[in-house]
Amino acid sequence: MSLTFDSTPRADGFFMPAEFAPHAGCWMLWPQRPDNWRLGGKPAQKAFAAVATAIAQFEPVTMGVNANQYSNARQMLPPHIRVVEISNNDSWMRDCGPTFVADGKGRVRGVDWVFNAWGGLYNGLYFPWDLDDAVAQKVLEMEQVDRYKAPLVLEGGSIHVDGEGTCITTEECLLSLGRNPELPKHRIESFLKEYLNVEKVLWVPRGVFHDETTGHVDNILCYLRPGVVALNWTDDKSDPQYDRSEEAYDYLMSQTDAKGRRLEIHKIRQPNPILIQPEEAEGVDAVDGTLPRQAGDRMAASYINFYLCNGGAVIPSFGDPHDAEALERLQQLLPDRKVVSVPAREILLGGGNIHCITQQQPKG
Ligand code: KQY
Repeated sequence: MSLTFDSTPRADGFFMPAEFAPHAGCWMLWPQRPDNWRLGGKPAQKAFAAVATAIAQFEPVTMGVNANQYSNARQMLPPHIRVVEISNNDSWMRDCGPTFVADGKGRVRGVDWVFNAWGGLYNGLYFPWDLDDAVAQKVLEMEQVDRYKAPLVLEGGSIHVDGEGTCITTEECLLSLGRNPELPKHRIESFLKEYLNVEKVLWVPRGVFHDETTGHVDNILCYLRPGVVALNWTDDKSDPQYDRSEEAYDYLMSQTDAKGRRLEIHKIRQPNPILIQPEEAEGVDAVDGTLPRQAGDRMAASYINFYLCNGGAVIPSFGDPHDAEALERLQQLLPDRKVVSVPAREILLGGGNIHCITQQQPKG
């Protein structure tokens, strides 16, 4: 049984644990829509299977699939990955899945946010999104985890927490007109405090250049542990990412977290600009109302969009000269984890990366 409560996690003593805290497992969704994934999703399915297999070295993985993909996904995934039917419009479990909260005494619940495909009818990425909006509730019912229904449009990729009272988000995303245009910043901040049970919200101005989510925080920075952040970086002042990363750095350096700590910030150099190739654009079925994929468009590639799992980290690689440096730096910064990289260009072509397609369920 899964109950839905009218109260909030804060009122009930539940909080969102950090991603680096122990997990019960990881949730993903299987890609297939041909207007977002080239060649009917086949290359993306291989990439998702590789990510799921890499994470499954460290913790249990469940893959949600539409009914018509069950047999294919079951056959493409190793037997130790659980495959369950969850109807969905697309495959971004970070964004439409639940945000799990815990009470620190063994109980776990889930927050079900409103999902509107990153901007609804204003600048959302596809229509309809009703199946995605129901994913969080289905995951919670399957796990028999009780639920809070939050009256806020929010995707999991727009928040990072340290599990010690701090949330980091971006103004570009959470103040965007496609999400909660009726709510002023202080009301959105109050909702974050209630539903994540944090004391302090840090508002980085913008995310990664050309990110179709309108600036999700999980592509530009993440927590490695309390007080320690990794930030997507470039030294090239002519790169449109330069100002974005610099303003994030300057802002965070001027702040303290909920515990009064100054943040330690590690810069992770981004890959060289990665552009959509003509044959990649041609493989996507263009549909009115879905964001077009055009040859020559720059993709929002960043090594920061990785997943922390029990004893490990699964990071993207792009076939870029900076791949090795990112792997080495993140391994140094995460000495207690095994850092593994998985080719992620096909995920990037769909508009996100490894963090965007995964959702951790904390250990109870
Ligand atoms: O990056 C993400 N969190 C999701 C991106 C969605 C892209 C849909 N085309």
